[in-house]
Amino acid sequence: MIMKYAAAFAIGLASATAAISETWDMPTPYGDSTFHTANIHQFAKDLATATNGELTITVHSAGSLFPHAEIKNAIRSRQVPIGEFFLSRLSNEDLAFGIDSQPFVATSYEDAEKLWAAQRPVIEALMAKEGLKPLFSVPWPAQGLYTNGEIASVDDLSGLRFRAYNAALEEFATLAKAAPVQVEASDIPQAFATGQAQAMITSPSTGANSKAWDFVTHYTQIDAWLPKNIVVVNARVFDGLSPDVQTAVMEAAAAAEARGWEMSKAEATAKTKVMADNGITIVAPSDEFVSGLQAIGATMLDNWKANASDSALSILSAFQN
Ligand code: PCA
Repeated sequence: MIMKYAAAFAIGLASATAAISETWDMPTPYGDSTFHTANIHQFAKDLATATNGELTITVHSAGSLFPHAEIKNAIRSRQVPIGEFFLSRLSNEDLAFGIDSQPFVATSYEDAEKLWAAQRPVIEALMAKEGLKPLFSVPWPAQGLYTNGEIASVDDLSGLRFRAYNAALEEFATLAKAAPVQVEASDIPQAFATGQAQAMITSPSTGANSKAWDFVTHYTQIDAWLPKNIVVVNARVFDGLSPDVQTAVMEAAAAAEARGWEMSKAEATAKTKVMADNGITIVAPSDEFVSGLQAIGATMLDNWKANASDSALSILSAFQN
């Protein structure tokens, strides 16, 4: 009996003095060759180093642990403590989440940064209501158009089966009289191979990673928006960390955000070159095409404003000031 208590007491002491180490499973939607995923692997590494192994993260990329559409709710319900997803996927919950995917609102990194500064506090407040805490957000390079043959005007998009990744792109395709079809990034090659998709708008990163030269001939640099990914942690899980580990998480997150934006900028040039090297014709849009795209963008922004919450609208006015 006495021995038993002594042993229990000794174990109690050991766990009180030694830091409890935790491992977090982290689902992400995109593959390991994606720069966002590379940045997250570095975030995990930085965190393990900063905490002396007290907090380690196991990254499960390419939707291998949860499909993209389920990642947010998996974090919310604490099936996983942390995860990444495409921010504007949440625009059906509040249009505040989708402002970065509206055409021609923010088309440069400078404007995208300004937009994120305006969007961040609103996103933090909305997510806090669901027990979620955003850690960092990184944009994809500006989005361009992938087609077979050159596109001279919006009319040329009419009738094409158009791969979409969110509601805004579906609306865009519909306004261009194309037929939208939702396809995850990792399923793009298959969607084009089977004829399910014939055109798409995405970054040079995703174009090059999906070997777009296997299924399209032209890339038109419309550069109309820079949508973001976001990394989110469950707030209760975060609050349960020791103050030191909380600080380490926030520091690693700030470093990951700064690094990710730089990676994105480098990626825009490097992956456009990869596409050119593989035989894709890179073109600037004609004036006629640009004005047609801008008209679609204007309609979309009117719709967005008409349906936006006050907090969503506050992002736009803060950004425009
Ligand atoms: N790549 C992702 C989202 C935006 C991007 O550039 C995709 O195409 O799904």
